Amino acid sequence: MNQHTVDYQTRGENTIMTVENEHATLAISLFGGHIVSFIPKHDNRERLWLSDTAAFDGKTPIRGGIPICWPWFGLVSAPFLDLDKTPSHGVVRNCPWQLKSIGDSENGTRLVLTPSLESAFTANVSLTVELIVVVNKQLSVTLETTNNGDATAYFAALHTYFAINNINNVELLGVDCNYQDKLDNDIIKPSESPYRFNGETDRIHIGTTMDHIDIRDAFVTRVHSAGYDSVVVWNPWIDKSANMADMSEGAYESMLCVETARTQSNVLARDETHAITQVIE
Ligand code: TA6
Repeated sequence: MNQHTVDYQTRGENTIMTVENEHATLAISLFGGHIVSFIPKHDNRERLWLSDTAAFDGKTPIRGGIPICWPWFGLVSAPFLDLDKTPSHGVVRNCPWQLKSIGDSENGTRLVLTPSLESAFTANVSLTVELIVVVNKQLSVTLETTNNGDATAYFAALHTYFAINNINNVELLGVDCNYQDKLDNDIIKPSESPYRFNGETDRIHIGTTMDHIDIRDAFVTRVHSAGYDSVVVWNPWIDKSANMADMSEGAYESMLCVETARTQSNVLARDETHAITQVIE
């Protein structure tokens, strides 16, 4: 059976855990529960983009990889408005996580990680969350939320930064739902075909029919999603990148975010569990 190895390295203030098996190598920062690299061995191509100026200071979300946005997406919203910590995209990409379990099966190497929510939340939040990662020829990432209290809404995103050859040559295939244009007063617009990029793009495609999406340029990266109600597509382009401390000049050309998300209201009843999953081929 497939056997894995684990190695821990320090990068800045962050501990990076590297897991390798016969199929692939994965690197994950325990700060943020943040996957920063996934390289399948059959082609040795890095699937994830990581900024060369990303912060590894143990307090700033890492620019690149797969940031975990939870329990809200974007700016804080109800029912979390009364929280004393309201960073963009929630609290768990800003807190320490722990490895809860790791093991091998015929499906690959399965890791389960949990965040130290006490460092992030005030006591009145009844939600808990786990990250379940399966490393095989493909990477499966699942964010599982459980409500331990009265009915409450939550929001989430696997905010994945994909490595691409050049944004000017990219075409997205399979993103067929209308989108909310975050750059144009949230106006709902029809998706485009061909879906190409020629400027800052920040779109929430609302729908559940995008079973798989192909990011096509010099190579094709296939992305499967489950449990989502929307897929977010984002590239900051030139001007926005210029104002980001952790995006070097021109870096926008080699990345594209395609995010499996819950951005619409999603109420969990007491003891209910819900999961979103992104699979990267
Ligand atoms: O997912 C797209 C988005 O919400 C954009 O509006 C932009 O803010 C991006 O996320 C990055 O957010 P961050 O807080 O990581 O800088």
